[in-house]
This record gives sequence, C-alpha cells and structure tokens, in this order.
Amino acid sequence: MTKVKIANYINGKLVEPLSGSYLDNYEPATGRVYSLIPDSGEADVNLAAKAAKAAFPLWGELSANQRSKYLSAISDKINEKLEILAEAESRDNGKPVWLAREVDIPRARDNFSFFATAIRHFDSESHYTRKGVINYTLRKPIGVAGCISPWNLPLYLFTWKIAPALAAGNTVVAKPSEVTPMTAYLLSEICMEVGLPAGVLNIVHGLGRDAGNAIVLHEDIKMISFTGGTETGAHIASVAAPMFKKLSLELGGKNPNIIFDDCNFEKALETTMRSSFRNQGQICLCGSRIYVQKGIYEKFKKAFVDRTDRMIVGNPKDDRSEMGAIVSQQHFEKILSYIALAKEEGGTVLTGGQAVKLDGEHSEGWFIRPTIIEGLDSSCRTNQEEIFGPVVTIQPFETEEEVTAYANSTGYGLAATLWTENLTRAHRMADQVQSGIIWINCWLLRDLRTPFGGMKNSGVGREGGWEALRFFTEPKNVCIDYSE
Ligand code: TXE
Repeated sequence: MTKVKIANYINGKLVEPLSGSYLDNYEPATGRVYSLIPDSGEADVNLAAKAAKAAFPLWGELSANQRSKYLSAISDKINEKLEILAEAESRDNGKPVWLAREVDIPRARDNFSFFATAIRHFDSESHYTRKGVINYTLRKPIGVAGCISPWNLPLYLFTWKIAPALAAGNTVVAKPSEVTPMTAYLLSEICMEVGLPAGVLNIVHGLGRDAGNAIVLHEDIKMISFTGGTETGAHIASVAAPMFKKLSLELGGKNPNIIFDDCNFEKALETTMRSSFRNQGQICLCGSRIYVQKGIYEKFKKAFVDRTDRMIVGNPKDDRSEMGAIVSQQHFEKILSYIALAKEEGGTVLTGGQAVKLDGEHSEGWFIRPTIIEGLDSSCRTNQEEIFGPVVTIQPFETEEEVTAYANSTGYGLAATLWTENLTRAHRMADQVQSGIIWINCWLLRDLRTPFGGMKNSGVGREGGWEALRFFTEPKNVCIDYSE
C-alpha cells in the first residue's frame, strides 16, 4: 500500500522537511502505517518563523473585518469538506467517523466562524480620569504565536488556538501532534484554496522534542498556546518562562462526576455514558471519577454497568460503533497498565478491563472495552493520575462535605459535573469544587464566549471567547492630559 506523504505548510507553500526524513503515521484501527509525516526540526521551524515574522506587519495592520473575511472563508471550506475531514480524523485518531462528523469537524468549523465574528466586536477600554485627562487601552496583536496541540481532538483543538491568534492579527507557527497530523495537513490545503496570505499560518509537522521544542525556544515566537500533558506543559513553562513568553497551558484533568440522590436519574445515566467513554475516554474533560450518593448507589451502579456491558467497540467506520480504537500502541499499553494497577490497588473490575480482539483488517487494531472499577480509595494512584482512556472508577458517598473532599483531592482542577435538582446545593457545590469548569445537570455543553481552562495542575491561563483574544493581544495603556 503506497503511503501518503504529507508536507509542511510554510510561507504559503507545501514543502518537504529540510532533513528529507519522515515519521510513520499509524492507523489505530488496523495498527498499520498508512502515511508518512515530515520529521521536522529546528531548521524547518526557523523557516516557518521567518515567514510568519515577514507576514506579520501586513496581516496585523489589516482591519478586523478584513481578517474576519479570511477566517469565515476557512470556516466555509471546512464545512464544505466536512465528510473528507471527518474520515481523515477518524482514520488518524481511531474515533468513530460519526463522532468526528458530529463533533470534531463542526467544532473546528465553528472555531473559525466564532472568532471571525468575535474579532469584529472585540473592544477595549477608555477612562475619563478627570477633566482634561483620559486613559485609553490599545489592544494590539503581539507578533508570531506558537500553537502546539494534542492528538485527542486533533482539528478541534488545533483550530481552537489558531483561529483567535489569527483573528487578533498575529501570524502563527503551529504544530499538530505527530500522532494525528492528517487534518492539520488538510487545513493547509484549505488555507491555500482561500488565498490566505503567505506566512500568515505555517504548519510544521514533527516530534515534540524536535519541532515542538524549536517552536518554544524560537526568539521570534512571542507566545505559546499549548494543550497536552501536564508533564510536557511543565517542561514548556520551564523553557519559555525565562524568555518572558506569554503562555497558555491547557493540561490534564481527573474530573469528578458527582451524582446526588435527587438527580434526574435517566439524564444522569445517559450523560455519564458519554462523559465516561466518549472519544474512547480521551477527552481532558471526561468525568473519570464517579461519586454516587448512597441512596441510589446500587441502582445507578447496576444500570451503568448494564449499559456499559452493551456498548459496541468496533470498526470506526461503522456508525453502530460507540467506541473506536485507542490512538496509539503506546497509549493502548498505558491504559492497560492502569487497569492492572487498579487491580493491584484493590479495585474490582465491574465490566471491561481488557483489550478487544477484532477480526479481519482490525485484528491488529488497538481496542479496549469500556471499563468500570469499584472499591478503590480516593487517594490511590488510579484515582489520582490521569489515565486518559475508557476507564472510570465509581464509589458511594453520603454527605456534601465528604464528596467535596474527594472531588478536590487530586492535583488537577479542570472540570467537574454535578447532578442534583436542589438549586442551593448546586450553587454551594459549584462554589466549593476546585475546577475551572463546572457542569450542572449537563456535560460538555459549551458556549464559546466563556473562559475555558483549569486550576492547579490542569493549566495556566484561559482560552475561549474574549479570554483568547485578550491572550493573543498586548494591552497598552495611554494616558493623555489635554487640559489647558
Ligand atoms: O501529550 P504531549 P501526549 C495527556 C494524557 C496523555 C498525556 C500524553 O494523559 O496520556 O497527556 O499525551 C508536543 N516541546 N493529554 O503524548 O506529549 C507533542 O508533539 C514542545 C491531555 O499527546 O503533551 C504534541 O503536539 N512540544 C491533553 C503536544 O505537545 C512538545 C490532551 C502534546 O503532546 C514537547 C492530550 C516539547 N518538549 C494528552 N513534547 C488535554 N488536556 O486535552 C511534546 N510536545
């Protein structure tokens, strides 16, 4: 089978890596190499940063409306190519095609259309200090932005950074994950089709320690927007901080899903199926620690296990598949190692807990059953560390104080879900739980105008809406005394 060779997108052209070397790109559902990606390094990043720096003055001086038109054109093209992009996303990541078609690609489209309009309404402040004196704040683009994204929601998170950076008037050097490069490559072609000026967006493929590191270190790249693992985020911060770069770090999570006796049972159950196993559990917002109040614990546990037992794990191209393949061999083994750890720590596997062997072309694919584990202490490693797979723990609780302590007991603070019909309890818990995002009687219900990000080890800074436009602009305060 001839392997598709993808290219970097630098200065408006598709170009080979200067080293001429390529990395294998695997299809998770078959375990086979299906394409090759540039193994880019510092030299390629230097070319990209040079192009971005040269393109910045003109792009930054365009009006918001002019930049808005380019972003809207990209959004329209993503919509036009939705099916192609969804199939590419699924083949690269292992997720079901229907999920990419319903979530990933529409969100990538909406990221561009949202910021295409947001920038036209982005305002700044002025203050009438006293007679004869005003202060006003200029919010100007900074220059070249570095955007580095992960493999779990490839185009969704890639565009979540690129769209506001471009809308605000910066130019960009972006690196998708080397594990899922395909839709970023197809985005390059879209940018060429809409006539995005050369150098405004540059996409460099390659490994984090090479191309990624070169982006973080490059002196002309003034801000870094990163989504990925907490460890990598800490490394990037240690390198970028002494260079005084602006940093937005969206990192891991170990999110509590808290279900009270008085919840809307069916809605809580149906949503918990999604928040536990959607995208094979590979979403930083998934609720991987499930706490159910004693009064309904046995009833909920039974219903949850029964529904999970019936989940279909299979061919991502089959619309009946509720879960597809795990993104890589390495991640597949990491998840299985955590299931083994959970058993060592005294957990009982209520369902799942093993790899799934499919037949035919998927016999070498990386599939794992959705797994529910009971009987663990909230302080054990399984309940403290991010597994980032279709593995959840479940345990009972009695009081608000008890479950709040459980919820806040990890180093993470990204998202939490609460299920209760009691209004005052909902607000009380939302105030107490240490998470940057709290969903009450819902999950993953997003309003793009809201700040997005976590506390503690889940990251620094916020993306989304005005926060993203503020991150990608530099406020300058001007004070003028015009008194006689
Ligand atoms: O992330 P990495 P990975 C978590 C999840 C997962 C773990 C590792 O627990 O198991 O992170 O996943 C680039 N300088 N999340 O390996 O390594 C890398 O090339 C610059 C949660 O995917 O952090 C890729 O483009 N860049 C997360 C990106 O960083 C570097 C979603 C992410 O890779 C680099 C994904 C370096 N030194 C994983 N090292 C979430 N919060 O959504 C790597 N990269």
